[in-house]
Amino acid sequence: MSRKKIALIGGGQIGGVLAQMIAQKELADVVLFDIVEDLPQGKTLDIAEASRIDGFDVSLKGTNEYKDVEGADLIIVTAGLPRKPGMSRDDLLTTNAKIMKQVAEGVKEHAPNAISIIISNPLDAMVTLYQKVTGFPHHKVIGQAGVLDSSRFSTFIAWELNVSVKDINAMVLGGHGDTMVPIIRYANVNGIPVMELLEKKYKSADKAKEVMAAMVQRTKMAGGEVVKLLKTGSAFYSPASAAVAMAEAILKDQRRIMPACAYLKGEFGVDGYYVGVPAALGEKGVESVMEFSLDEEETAALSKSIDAVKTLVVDMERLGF
Ligand code: TXD
Repeated sequence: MSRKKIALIGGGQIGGVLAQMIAQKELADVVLFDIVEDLPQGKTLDIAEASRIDGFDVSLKGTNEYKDVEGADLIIVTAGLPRKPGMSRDDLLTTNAKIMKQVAEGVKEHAPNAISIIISNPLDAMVTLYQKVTGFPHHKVIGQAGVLDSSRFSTFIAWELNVSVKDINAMVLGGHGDTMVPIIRYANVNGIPVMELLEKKYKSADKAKEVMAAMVQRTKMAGGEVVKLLKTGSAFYSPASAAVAMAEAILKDQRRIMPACAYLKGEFGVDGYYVGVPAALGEKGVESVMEFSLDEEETAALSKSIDAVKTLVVDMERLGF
């Protein structure tokens, strides 16, 4: 069996951690592309020189040329500027749309059969633009947001309940912005509803709701919380972990159910937009969207989030993209 190949477009903070994680897991050979001369070459050399210590046999190549992404099974795009303190993800729209267009053209020419995971912000708009420029089938272009947002939500729940995060199942749907929708009703600890455990802990339904509301709010603002602390960039370890989990599901055809930014054709009442929903990820990319019924409150929150995605996409089109 020949080894898989992953091309990482963008060799900055997330791109570097992605390259290291993929190598350490021996998930695939890695090509790290960036427009900055020598940067991807330096990072891949540094990572490769740890191969004896970590014990991995993969090839790592840094490059400034798109021709090197040829033959990639999977592309992960992080090219684009990150947020600075005080900025919203949407403030990155114009700059990153220009970059995303270039990236899409490069990948289209050199790796037309690859599945693509987009990470750059503003996520929902960038996925939409990348698909539009490449013309790749929708199921082969996926955005990463929900895996990370859900992991953040799960982490806060684990801390609150003082239990292992491994036993938490919680998902965040909708767009990757302040309107994202953590699904409280299905958040559980090995099947036990989180709300029930909070009510037991605090012996009060009101207090349980208040604690949950604070966790939901922290989840929505979690990216900004890290930006404020780092001051010079945004989260990069956890976004890389999230994309690697998706990459693994795809390359190993695991069909894991992950909240992913997928193109909807009527599911959840949405037609023709990329939105974060639970999706089965396998060798075809998005194998299927797992639609389920939402209650009134969730429906309202999701439709608000979808409206925010639509506005972003319309703004982008107005800018000529
Ligand atoms: O969950 C999520 N989806 C995210 C997304 C979570 C956190 C951050 N997220 C976004 O990912 C963030 O807002 C940015 O838009 C991207 C990348 O974040 P990162 O922290 O890796 O940014 P860096 O360190 O600035 O790296 C970006 C690299 C940098 O090396 C640039 O030289 C390069 O992108 N770059 C390009 N590469 C290829 N082609 C072009 N045109 C290009 N322009 C810049």
